Amino acid sequence: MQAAEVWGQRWTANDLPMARTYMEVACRKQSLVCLAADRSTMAGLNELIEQVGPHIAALKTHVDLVDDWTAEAWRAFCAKAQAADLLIFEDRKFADIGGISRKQMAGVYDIRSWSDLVTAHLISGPDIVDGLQAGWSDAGREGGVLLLAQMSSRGNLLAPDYTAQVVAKGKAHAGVFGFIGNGSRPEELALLRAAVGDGKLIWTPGVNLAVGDGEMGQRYGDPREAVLAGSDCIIVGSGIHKAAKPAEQAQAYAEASWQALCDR
Ligand code: 5BU
Repeated sequence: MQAAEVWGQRWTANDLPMARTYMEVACRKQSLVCLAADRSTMAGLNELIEQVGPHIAALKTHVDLVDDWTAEAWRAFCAKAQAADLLIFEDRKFADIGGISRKQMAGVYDIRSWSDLVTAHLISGPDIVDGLQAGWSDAGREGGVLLLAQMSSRGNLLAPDYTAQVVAKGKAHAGVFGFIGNGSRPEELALLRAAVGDGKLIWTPGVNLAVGDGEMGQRYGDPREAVLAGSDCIIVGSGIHKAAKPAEQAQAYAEASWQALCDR
């Protein structure tokens, strides 16, 4: 099926190349799943891509939690992700002033050279988006920023008026790919979607087929509910990487998310 047909208004209103790329990958894979690959060894990470690559559209990393990280092993891992037709998303949650964020895109991990997407808080002001974009352009690459408009964890401080300001500033910025919304609360997500409109994507962590409370204040909502409430990508971690059969679980999340998109 053509991406324009499946995504409808979201496709028409969203002309950022990276957003279109994501929507096309999701159609090829028939999956709105971003795997949160929170494993702490390179072997565990590589194994995950081999097992679930065909069922997911993007791969979310926390590059700084890998125990045996080396630049060479990471390069090979990213090449494997690209070969599996996955966008690579470093969930770094940048929060500093623009100039420092630009430098943090380089450094030991050199995030600018392999990431397609990164997360950022807008707490320090809108220049952080320019800083991150400058980081990618320093490396001759393009990428998109996902701004944290909501979070999935209980007791977080991203109150509705803060969310509204993040959305107002983010909507107007070409370097913003979209927003992080709370996948565990469809009603909050629906409000976020109403504020965002169709012009930016919303990606949602806090999603699990087993709805309820997770570890250390994490909360989970249902994948189908999240997509129907306006999520364009469900971010799933332990629901897949801690499952006895990760491939089967990834397929279940892919089917639930794709069916919900078609119904939407
Ligand atoms: P889980 O195992 O499905 O709970 O993993 C969730 C992932 O999403 C994990 O990598 C978190 O860092 C990430 N996350 C989140 O859980 N909640 C948020 O609000 C944001 C990111 Br932003």
